[in-house]
Amino acid sequence: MSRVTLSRYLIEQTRSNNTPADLRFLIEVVARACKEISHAVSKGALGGVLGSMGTENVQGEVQKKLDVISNEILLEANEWGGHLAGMASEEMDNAYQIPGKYPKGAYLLVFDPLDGSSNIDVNVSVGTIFSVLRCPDEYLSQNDSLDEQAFLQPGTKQVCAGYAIYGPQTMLVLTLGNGVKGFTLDRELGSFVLTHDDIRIPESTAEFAINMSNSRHWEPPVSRYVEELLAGEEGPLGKNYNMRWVAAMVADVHRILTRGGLFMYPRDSREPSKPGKLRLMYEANPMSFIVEQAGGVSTNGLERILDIQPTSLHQRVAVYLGSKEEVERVTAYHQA
Ligand code: AFP
Repeated sequence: MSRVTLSRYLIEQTRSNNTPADLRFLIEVVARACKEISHAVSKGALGGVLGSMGTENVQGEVQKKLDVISNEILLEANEWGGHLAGMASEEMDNAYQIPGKYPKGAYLLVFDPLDGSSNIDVNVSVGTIFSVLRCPDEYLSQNDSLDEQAFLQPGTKQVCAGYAIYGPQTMLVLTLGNGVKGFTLDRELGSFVLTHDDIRIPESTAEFAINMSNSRHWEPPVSRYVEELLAGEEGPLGKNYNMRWVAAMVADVHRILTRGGLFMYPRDSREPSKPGKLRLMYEANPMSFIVEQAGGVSTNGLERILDIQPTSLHQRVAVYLGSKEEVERVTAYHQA
């Protein structure tokens, strides 16, 4: 059987699903950047890329060298092609303006260049998460700098979302709003090849992911739910659950897309002004789009994440996503 590369898949999407040519080009450029990041990550100590930069990002988190390298790779790859009106990244305080010497395009690209970067130095999976939005017409101007408001669109407006995971294999997982496809990087040929044609999350699961060390800060519905999970067969849920926590959202979500499960990063009482740790625009929204397209559910405990109207680029949000039955259960506990 002939292999379906990412390029072929995207060209066929243009034919059958009216995917615009400039969106196709944008995804190919992002994929190429991910290959470069994968290469940099895989060099590790040999490439002198481990360790921290000694700087902090807008969230006050220490930047790893590979955070900064990955951010630069994505910016450089995407700024010249004429398909973007602007970019925003976890690693930059403000939106990135397309340099005046390049043409501007119709889309906005938002990304977390290297998610889970605290895992890099211990050689555990990390990844790149990205989300593509259309730039609203009123913000499209060749001359003015792009207003950050252009990015503040709910997740339902995403036209594409994806992530690359740099693990034992490098994979690109993608949705254009009609299901979820997984591509594995063939390192000899340098191309992403379709290996997971229709990724679906099972409705039921017996596996959950949460950072238990925060349990003393949780709100009552989360404590109640996790207590019930831990109670196993003798408890109200009547079955034994297993727990996994990679501490890289990309890896935890990838496991859930592969065999089901529930991922939770609740908001807690540590910093009441910040609802949770994860960021809405470049972590929760793209992952929620992918999870929903795979038949799963994603909420902040009270409402569907994709319906949230963002108010700032680096806004945080509580996240419950994965297998339908469990996400609906923990959401119901919050709503009660
Ligand atoms: P880093 O990119 O700073 O390592 O953070 C990763 C992350 O945003 C997300 O990918 C993980 O699910 C979560 O944080 C892990 O948080 P804990 O450090 O609290 O376990």
